[in-house]
Amino acid sequence: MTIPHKLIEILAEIKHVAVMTGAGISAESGIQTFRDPDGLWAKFDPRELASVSGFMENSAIVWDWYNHRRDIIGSCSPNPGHYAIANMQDMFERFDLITQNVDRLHQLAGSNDVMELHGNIIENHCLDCNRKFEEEISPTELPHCKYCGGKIRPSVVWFGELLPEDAFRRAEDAALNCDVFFSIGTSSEVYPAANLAFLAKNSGAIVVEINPSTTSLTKYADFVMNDKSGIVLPRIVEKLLEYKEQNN
Ligand code: BV8
Ligand code: ZN
Repeated sequence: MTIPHKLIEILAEIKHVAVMTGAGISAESGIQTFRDPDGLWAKFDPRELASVSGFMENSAIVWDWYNHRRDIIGSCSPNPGHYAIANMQDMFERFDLITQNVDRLHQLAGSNDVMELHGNIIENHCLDCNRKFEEEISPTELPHCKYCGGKIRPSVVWFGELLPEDAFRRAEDAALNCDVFFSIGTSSEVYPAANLAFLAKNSGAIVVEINPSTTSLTKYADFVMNDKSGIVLPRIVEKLLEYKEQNN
């Protein structure tokens, strides 16, 4: 995969980069994506498992699903794509990292101030009073809130739920003001997150897509690299550092 020289020249000149990632960036860490043929949604109906109504109807099944995913995520590590993004955060005057992922691998790789649009799979809270639930989740007993008796749920954003206001507002600001917007490892199908790349494009940013497949964003992107993020991102960082060395 060659990195377009024009992209490196642009990245060396501009001040503000925004990156949005999806499940694809964690694929090389061993975490299944949602919509790839072998993905999570291929086995489960998202409406059944990733929604409040699904949780209310099938709390035990939903908890099994999240405990299963927690076990997998717990044994996974960041891959070169996560580390490359962590390196990028110090290479620009302003760098914003937005993620749809709930696995916190960006933070493990050293990225700071990550805007988590869909929450995280590590924490839990009460469905009724919203209080955080700090205790261990029993694999057999459905957890309930000791303050109000409400059902405890994973702190991810389900379908039909609003995104965390602060994270989404900051992500919109990043998309509106950045010079270059990277869309990495996302099918660009889930809204309002998928809207951010179009917001950036319409605000005059250069849009870069890194994804082995084409998506609804592909035809609008200025640069498209149809390869794995774990291969492309370290190359971009390497080429940019070389270019800066030769031209400073
Ligand atoms: C809301 C839970 C508003 C956490 C998730 C009709 C039209 C438009 C919108 C809607 C509609 N009907 C309903 C909606 C809204 C809905 C939505 O967008 N639905 C879609 C499916 C049509 N959105 C919502 O409900 C959102 N809330 O809108 O609220 C509202 C208004 C008023 C009142 C109340 C509410 C909430 C959305 C969040 C849902 N939660 N998950 C969890 O369990 O994890 S969504 C789920 O999809 C994940 O969070 C994930 O992050 C997200 C996006 O998926 P991707 O990350 O893109 O992953 P995917 O598998 O799809 O793609 C992976 C890509 O990686 C692929 O392209 C693949 O090619 C690529 N790849 C693979 N390997 C690699 C790679 N790329 C690079 N390198 C590799 N190695
Ligand atoms: Zn409660």
